[in-house]
Amino acid sequence: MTSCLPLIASADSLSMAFNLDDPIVSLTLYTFAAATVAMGAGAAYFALMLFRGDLDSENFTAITVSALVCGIACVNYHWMTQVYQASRGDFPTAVRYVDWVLTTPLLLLLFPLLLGMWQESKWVFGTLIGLDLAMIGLGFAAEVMLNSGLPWAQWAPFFLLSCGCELAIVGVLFVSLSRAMDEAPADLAAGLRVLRLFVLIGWAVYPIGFLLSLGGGGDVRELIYNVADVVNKVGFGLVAHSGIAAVTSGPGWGRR
Ligand code: RET
Repeated sequence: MTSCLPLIASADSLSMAFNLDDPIVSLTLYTFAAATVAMGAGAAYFALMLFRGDLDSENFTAITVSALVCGIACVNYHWMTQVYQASRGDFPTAVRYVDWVLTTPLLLLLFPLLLGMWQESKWVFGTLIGLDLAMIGLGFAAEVMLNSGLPWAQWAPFFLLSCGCELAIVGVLFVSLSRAMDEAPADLAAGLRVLRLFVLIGWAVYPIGFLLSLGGGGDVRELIYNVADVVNKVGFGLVAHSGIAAVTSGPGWGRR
């Protein structure tokens, strides 16, 4: 198969790609395919939760968001796998950043949805989404420049600005939302604190993966992004769901 974006992966092209000499390339291809399956399984799991009939409207929306995030990623991972496989190792950077532009704002929206404070704090969440889109846009510029072999002096400012946006997102989550979390029911607050750690630690993996590509090549970066995406999408949704499950019948939560 020679087309650069085949619609269907033949068994032949799959085995050719797995036989590439570099084990990192094979492992990276494997994680692209495995992430497609994991995202599909996550989307199906969250979608099925919607049929149980035990969610109020905001929690129903929160689980819908988790299903959407995994569903969008499943489709995008399918395409990323095709690009990486058919080109035998080119990076599907554009598809990945399209995925992040769509899914990272949705992940951040889970915070107000779970806190039931969507109406009160629109500006906080506007700021979060603005910072997030800036982080992804600046990061895309840095990564395209790096992949094109431009010197560090050209991509580093974009990289650093993107890191600044990520730090600001963490700042908003840890400072502006602290009071609302303290006031939420204890089980939900515990879940939200774990979700915040996903953003603090789980999201920090991405710039580290970016920097590791300087020494280890872009395939290592793609491998790290793939694993981090599954954890940050499916894992994030599972924690959000367990926070909801813990409080749906708890005192005080029914009013939201
Ligand atoms: C880049 C490179 C430039 C510096 C920074 C980055 C951060 C990316 C992040 C991505 C998060 C993705 C998620 C996906 C969904 O699951 C663009 C890699 C800071 C934080 C959470």
